[in-house]
Amino acid sequence: MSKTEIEIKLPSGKVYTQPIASFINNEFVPSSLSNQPISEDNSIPVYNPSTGEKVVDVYEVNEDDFNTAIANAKEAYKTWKDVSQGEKRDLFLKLAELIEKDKEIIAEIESYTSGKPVKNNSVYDIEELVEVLKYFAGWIDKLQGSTYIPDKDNLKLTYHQPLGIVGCIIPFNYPLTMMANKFASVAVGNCAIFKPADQTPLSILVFAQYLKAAGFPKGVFQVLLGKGPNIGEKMSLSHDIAKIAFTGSTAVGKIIQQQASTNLKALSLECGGKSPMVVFEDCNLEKAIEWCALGIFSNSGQICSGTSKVYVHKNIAEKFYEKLIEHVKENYPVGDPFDDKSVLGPLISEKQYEKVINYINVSLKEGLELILGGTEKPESILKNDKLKNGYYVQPTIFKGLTAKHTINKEEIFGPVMAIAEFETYDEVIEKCNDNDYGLGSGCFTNNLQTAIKFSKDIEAGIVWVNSSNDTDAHTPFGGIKQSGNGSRDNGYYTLLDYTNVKAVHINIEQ
Ligand code: TXE
Repeated sequence: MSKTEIEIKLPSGKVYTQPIASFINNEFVPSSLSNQPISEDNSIPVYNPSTGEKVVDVYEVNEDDFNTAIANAKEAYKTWKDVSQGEKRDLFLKLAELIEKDKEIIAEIESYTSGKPVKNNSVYDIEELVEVLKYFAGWIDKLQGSTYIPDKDNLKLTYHQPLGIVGCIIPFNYPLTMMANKFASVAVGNCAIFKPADQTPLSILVFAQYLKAAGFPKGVFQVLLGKGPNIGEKMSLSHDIAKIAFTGSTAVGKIIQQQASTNLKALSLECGGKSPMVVFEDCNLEKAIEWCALGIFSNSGQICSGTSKVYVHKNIAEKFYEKLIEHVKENYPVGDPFDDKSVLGPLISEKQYEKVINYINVSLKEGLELILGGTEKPESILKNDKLKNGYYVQPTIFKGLTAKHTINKEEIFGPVMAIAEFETYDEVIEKCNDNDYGLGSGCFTNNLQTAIKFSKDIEAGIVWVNSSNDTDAHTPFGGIKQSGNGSRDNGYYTLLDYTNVKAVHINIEQ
């Protein structure tokens, strides 16, 4: 019998039990074709991006396992959909409580293979996971349809019922929080099959251990490990799956949309972005600088709503550059994710590292003016034998952005900010909206009228006024244009998005 759980020693010295196989019907089971030791043919390697070293191999599933998971979900759905709302709510609360108790170690597990600094990043993600679970728990026993009495002979009702089986495809940049967002599907009575990103499957398997301990019935939440074009594609094509909830690249979002069309399944696509921030002349400059930096340098810029483009009014531009450079140098140290001082960790993989470095090189060739950072790894990293092969990129800032530059339109997904100057409101709105994407956006101003006008004129799913990348379990997250198809994560809307609104017409004529 092959091993499905191993002991892992984290860089902090803590040891924990890590499942390395898919979570099917509340058990960790290796691929049905791999009842043999793990090998290149039946596994996916998982790396530590801070050193480039392999951490572990996890088992990849095959078609038989996929079919088993579907059969389990179908069976589980027969009872889960009718489990009382009170019982579901209590399960969610129990799960939140168990995770909250162990949040420090879960944050370390998340950091180990994602490269997120534990203290300045992962801990917040786990707090958000707990918050989202509690938020959904709060709604479970309060969701209701409506009644309408049009006249003495008629009564109209609406029911919000689950869809059935939902497939959730998760990216590498927020492995647990993106999973949490899509866990809304389970809250409203669906059975969900999750596929984590190839690079970051470990923390979701640990989450599955907690879910089992909280008492969730088998088949309600399953995790299938596998590569996107393998298991992700099977999910999108399956006629047994009623909805796919995806977060990832726009390119893959388009593939999924085509595949999902084979049975017209419901879709929520949360894809890339090129989110602009506008710094108006009348803003609080210090605050604008703090938020602009945070909006692109946190999570090493691997944020779909990262505010990667900044438009600054020309009258305050020089001061903005000078203070921004000072602020970033002081507050965004790059380093080992397990060092409490680090704010930026490495990027997720060599592939992403090369992609980001290439964008920096292209921008240099196109004549953008580099005012901070660049392609070199920071000195402190190069001098450190343990970290020098990790995928670290310095916070990098360009100025002089125009419409002709490649990074004006393309998502970099790294810690790179590009700044342009503007003179008038109409000009800057036009530039912001000349964008294939429409996810985040923001403005800095002390004028309420400007802020409100901006929030109405900008083509985006999210607007931050005097902040950036503020998220909250209560507020919907998602975009328009090529950032997504208008469905949302979080907030009340996401729960409704995983239901079918059934209209019932009752004729009560005597
Ligand atoms: O994304 P992919 P990658 C953007 C960002 C980044 C780029 C590439 O610009 O540089 O995408 O990242 C699964 N059928 N974002 O390569 O490939 C895959 O296994 C079904 C923005 O990681 O889109 C993973 O689970 N599924 C984004 C998930 O899709 C498939 C977050 C995302 O992977 C599949 C991540 C297929 N054919 C990247 N191919 C955001 N919106 O935050 C892959 N997958």
